[in-house]
Parts: sequence; C-alpha cells; structure tokens
Amino acid sequence: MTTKKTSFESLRLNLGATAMGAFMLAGAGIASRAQAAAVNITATNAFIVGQISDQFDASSSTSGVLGALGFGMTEASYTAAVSTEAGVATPSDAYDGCHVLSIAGTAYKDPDGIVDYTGTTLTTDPATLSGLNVQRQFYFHPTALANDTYALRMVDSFTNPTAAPISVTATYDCNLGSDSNTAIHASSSGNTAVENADTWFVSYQTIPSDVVNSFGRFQTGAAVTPLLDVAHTPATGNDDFVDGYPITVPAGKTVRIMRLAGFNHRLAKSATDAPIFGSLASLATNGLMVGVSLAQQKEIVNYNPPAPVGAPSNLDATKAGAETVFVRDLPLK
Ligand SMILES: [Ca+2]
Ligand SMILES: [Ca+2]
Ligand SMILES: [Ca+2]
Repeated sequence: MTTKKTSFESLRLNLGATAMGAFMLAGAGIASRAQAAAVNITATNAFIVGQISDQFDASSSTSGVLGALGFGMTEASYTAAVSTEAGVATPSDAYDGCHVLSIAGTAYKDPDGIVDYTGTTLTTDPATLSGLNVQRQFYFHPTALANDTYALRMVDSFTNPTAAPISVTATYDCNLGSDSNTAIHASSSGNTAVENADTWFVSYQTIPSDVVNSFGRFQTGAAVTPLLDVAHTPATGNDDFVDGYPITVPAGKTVRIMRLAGFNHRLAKSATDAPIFGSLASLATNGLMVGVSLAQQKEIVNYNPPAPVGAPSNLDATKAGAETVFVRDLPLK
C-alpha cells in the first residue's frame, strides 16, 4: 500500500507553453495532469470558474500594462445565472489577466510550468527573482461570504537565501475585464476613487453584466503598504490596476504579501463584504486565513500580525491607568 495522495486530493497541473487548450476540472479528480497553456480551476463551490495561466501577457489585452509574461489569473466567470444589476444573467469577464507578480520588470513564472492544486489551494514552485526565492499560493474559499462574495486569497512568499538584506518592489499587475467601461463603486475611504489609502475597493463594468470585482490591498497600519501606479490606477474608463509593495527581506528570512480578490454579482453586496478584506482579524473571522499558520501570518508584512494568544488587551502605557495595572501584574522578585 502506498500513502501517496490520490489525484482526488492532489493534482499537478501543467501550465506549459505547449498549449493544447484549456481544460476544466469539472470536479476534483477528473483530470490529474494535462498539457495546457491555461488551466481552469473550478473554484469557490463550483460557482465561479477561474482560469490560471503561466503565460499571461497584459500587453496583449485591451490595455497594455506591464507586458511581462507571468503566472496569473486570466479570467473568472460565473457558471450559472444569478441576479445582476441588469436582471438575471451569468456574469463573466472579471479579468483580462490579473494578479501577475513581477520584480524589477521580470514576472514570476512557475519554473517547470507545473503547479500543485490540492483541494482549494494552488501552490507554485519557487523561482528566483532579484535574488529572492519567490513562491505563490492561491486559495479559493469554497463558500461565499455573507453577501455572496466568492473570495480568492493570494499569499506570496519572498525568501532571502543570502547573507545580506534585499530590498525590492513587488509589483502586481491586473487588467480588468471592464475595459473602457470601468467604474469604481466603492472604496474603504468612502468615495469612488481608488487611492493609496484604500485598503479595499469595488470595481465594475458600467454596461452589465461583468463580474463585480473587489480587491483587498493591505491593512491600515501594516509595516508595508502598497503604492498605486498613477497611470495604471482603476478609475472611470481605466481598467489597469498596478500596485507596488516596497519590501526589504532580511538575510535568511521570509516576507509574505497577502492580497484578496472577490467576485460578486451585485454592487451593493460586493461593497458590503469588501471591508472583510481590510484586516487580518476580519479575514480570520470569516474563515479566510485557513491554511496559513500563525508563523506565516506573522511574516505577512502588509497586514497587521495577529494578537498574541492570551495577551492582555491593554498594555498601552500612554493610556491612563494602564501602567498601574501592568506593574501590579508583574511577578515580584
Ligand atoms: Ca467586459
Ligand atoms: Ca481590460
Ligand atoms: Ca478611495
């Protein structure tokens, strides 16, 4: 007997360039290996299909963004009719390629074009970019959030194998499917402009019915916060979304960046769920931190680390009374 995982539990998907066309995982285990330029992932409870590719090139889409071939999500669509702003329809065309990661102009690609797809989680192999070992993990949450958002959580790791710190900007590149009809429905700052301070925003296509998109960028107060590329910031008529995270990875250490993407069929519902993307605590409360260990969570630099277990709720000595309580609790020797 072998304890090797069956294809039902763990798949190795080939994202190789020798394309024979995309295939669909119409249920876990039906296909275990395939030659395909793009791989369809039946994500999120079989209600959203996402397409993953190692060959995404933003410059070939409606609006050229960075033009680097890389691993990313080319598309996401509903698989069944739902209520939309334009009546009952099957929303599609979330992206024209999205979530491509690059450093110094070189996009991340899986080194052998084969990735792990286990249950809800797709994990790539490490590749070296600017001296860092970079690895990507996409988690497709299997159930919808309270207001119907299907969520994709991406955690990218950057490990420094050298004896000196390495500072880079990790750039994320997205081309929205909404094209010249892009509009912003909501953002965390309360307006309809995507700004650096926005931890999340909701974008859509003014001519329905594309998928309503939401994105989580960071948590306010985190060690690293992203900077939008001014020319490629989603806005009315602008379907580009380029975000840069300036990170420094200490020698021998790992730093992680977490980003969220949501898919919905209604604007208001998307905006009601999107604040969940604004903090690690709310992500955890909603089941979206599953599979990320506490140690790994502490390495996520664009979200605040989880509170230590059992820590007193108030050790802020600047607050009246806090110091007194703290001192009283110290053991006396
Ligand atoms: Ca569209
Ligand atoms: Ca587009
Ligand atoms: Ca805003």
